[in-house]
Amino acid sequence: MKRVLLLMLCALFSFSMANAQDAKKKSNKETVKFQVEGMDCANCVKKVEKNIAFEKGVTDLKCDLPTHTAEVTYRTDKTSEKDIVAAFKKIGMEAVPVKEKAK
Ligand SMILES: [Cu+2]
Repeated sequence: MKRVLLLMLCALFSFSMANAQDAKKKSNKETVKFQVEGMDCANCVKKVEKNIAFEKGVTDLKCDLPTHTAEVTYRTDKTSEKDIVAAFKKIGMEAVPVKEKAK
């Protein structure tokens, strides 16, 4: 009887482990391109890279100076487009999401 219980516990444990891994894979990442008002020189890009890249939930950041845009990849379970816009605002820049598909 004890053995059966142990086996059941084992099965339950591995099942919940598999579930946890599934949840990790599902952690949705999203990439949003922002038009960044006020990012006009290499120093500004550095400022963005130093601040936005370390915002909670941000996993990737690509700044493009000539087009004044920043591509931000973030985890949707940790942050949101709104939070990132707020983070840009904190460093004195206005970020507007660019919806390329809409055009
Ligand atoms: Cu600048």
